[in-house]
Amino acid sequence: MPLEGYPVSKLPSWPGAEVRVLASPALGANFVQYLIDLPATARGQFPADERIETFSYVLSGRGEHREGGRAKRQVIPGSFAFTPPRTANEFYAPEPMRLMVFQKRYQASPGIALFNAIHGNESDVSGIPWADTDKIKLQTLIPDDFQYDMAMNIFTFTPGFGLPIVETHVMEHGLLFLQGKGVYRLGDEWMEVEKDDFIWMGPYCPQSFYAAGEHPAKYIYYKDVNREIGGL
Ligand code: UGY
Ligand code: MN
Repeated sequence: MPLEGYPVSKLPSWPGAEVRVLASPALGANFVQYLIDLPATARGQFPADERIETFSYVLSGRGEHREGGRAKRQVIPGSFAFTPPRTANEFYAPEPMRLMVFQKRYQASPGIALFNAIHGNESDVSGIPWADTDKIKLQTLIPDDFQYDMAMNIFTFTPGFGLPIVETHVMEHGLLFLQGKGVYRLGDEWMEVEKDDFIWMGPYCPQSFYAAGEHPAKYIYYKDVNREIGGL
């Protein structure tokens, strides 16, 4: 889904912001993913909620982020934060800022303590060669540890490289294409994708990717991990 296909929403808690609801339960997703454009001097917040965890990622611009009652933190492109339930997330944009904000219900597991908030910048997370080649790098912004029930990863592919198989798995993805282009296999169709495209992949959606063009292709994606499967 290209960004220009999303009409802009307005949210009471983000006055002045242009919000695109990339994915939601209305689509079939078990999460909500927003793209939020804050104009200069605007602020917005998602209030604390008993059940909801929140991941935020700055796509462009600079500003301030405050989580819960903590001191504010300066954020720049690539800054991310992951906060547990019962934590508010507030942003202030002295200059225009574009954010991706992801929310879902935290899935507790017996014997696993609730995690503490984490934050950082993607530039501080090293890229691990993937599928036996350093032409594909995977950055795991949230550590792969049982405390966390989700992953938010960034893949970067040199053109001419891609996922070596067609994956089919129970986990969902919410994927935002950040840079470059390529072709994405969804089901039995190969589709052209480029910067600013969004893809929701439901459970067991057959998927693969091949990077094309002149520049590295890069995308950030969510994946539900590390929890028993419910629904029985
Ligand atoms: O982690 C993943 O499932 C990843 N390899 N999937 C994807 O990039 N579509
Ligand atoms: Mn996958």
